Amino acid sequence: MKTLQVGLVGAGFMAKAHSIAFTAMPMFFWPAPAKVNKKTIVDINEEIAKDAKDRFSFDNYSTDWNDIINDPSIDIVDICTPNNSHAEIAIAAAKAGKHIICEKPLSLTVEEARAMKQACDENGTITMVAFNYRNTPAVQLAKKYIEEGAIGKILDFHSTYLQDWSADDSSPLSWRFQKEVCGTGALGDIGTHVVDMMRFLVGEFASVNARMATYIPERPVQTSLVDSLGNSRMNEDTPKGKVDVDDYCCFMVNCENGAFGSIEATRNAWGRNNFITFEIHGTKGSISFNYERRDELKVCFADDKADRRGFRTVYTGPNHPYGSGLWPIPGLGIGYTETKVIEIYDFISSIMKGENADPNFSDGLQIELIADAVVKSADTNEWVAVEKADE
Ligand code: SOE
Repeated sequence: MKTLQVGLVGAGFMAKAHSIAFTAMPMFFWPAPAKVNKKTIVDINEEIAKDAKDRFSFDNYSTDWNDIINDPSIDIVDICTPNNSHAEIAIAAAKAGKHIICEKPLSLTVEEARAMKQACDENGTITMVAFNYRNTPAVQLAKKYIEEGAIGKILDFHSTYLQDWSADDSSPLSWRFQKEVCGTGALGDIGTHVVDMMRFLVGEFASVNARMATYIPERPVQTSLVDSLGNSRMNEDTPKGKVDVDDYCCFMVNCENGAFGSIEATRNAWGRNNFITFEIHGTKGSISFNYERRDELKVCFADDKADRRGFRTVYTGPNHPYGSGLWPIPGLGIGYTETKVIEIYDFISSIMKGENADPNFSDGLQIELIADAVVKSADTNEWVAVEKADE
């Protein structure tokens, strides 16, 4: 079995998730498409890089991502840095002949996403954007039912991604609130996950009509590089800095296939943790999902006899997508880790087959175009047509 070498850039929360997935993937999916050796981890802070090497079991560490680009033994570059560095690293990696998995959102701007995709197209790079929630077996099961026609033609959908870690105005001004580092706020950080899911399940977006708001216009300046996600509170004397991205984003969607929908994203919804939900209504049934109960898919099929028609709960397990590699009994449950393991399994399978992965940089670019249309619509209060990546 081949062993691919990975170099990972960024040593925060996502590096932890990806490192676990590289190691665990063959334990779940055996025979694995290939094994992965965690060769080099990079962080600009030497102490963090050194610590991450030991904690996540890499062979070595560096403070300069060029070290992995220039290492001919490295097959895969994994980008887990803040959004403003994705493009530079990915373009260099593509030119050096590496395959790339990049955290979401793909880039800061549409222009960057185009340049990333072009560099990868020119160099035959296998790419993946880490929109992991579509890998939840219940979401994959929803896709299967939709493709089988079990709920008929999709009429409409309603979806949310709600968290509350930034609802407190003393949560710090991390990079996730600075436009030059993150691009957009709730929209890019979490709204794009739901955009990915809805494109995957329902179809391509044609136009959007959006509202966005910044509820907390300034926050205490965070001095360390650590992405605390608001868990570390600053004291009253901490100087404040301006938030220049959205705390809240809500938009309506017209899909190319005629379906209509809505997406709401905020990290300021008290009481909501990782509240990714959707309900999809079709001519022959409905599907409902809530990531906080991620082993369950609720379905209602209109063809059921009238006296027993209603939502039923299917617990995902061995009989469902990716089930053969996961756990043998439905109720044992899957978690965030498993969505990342599936992501790495799909990515490594694609590399070994020489086929582009799903979702790839084309999807990442299309999602940037949708986000761009959302921002334009919020600015103008009008419906905005979504530009197509391939045109
Ligand atoms: C913070 O909102 C965050 O870490 C996102 O950046 C991730 O994409 C999401 O999976 C969990 O929450």
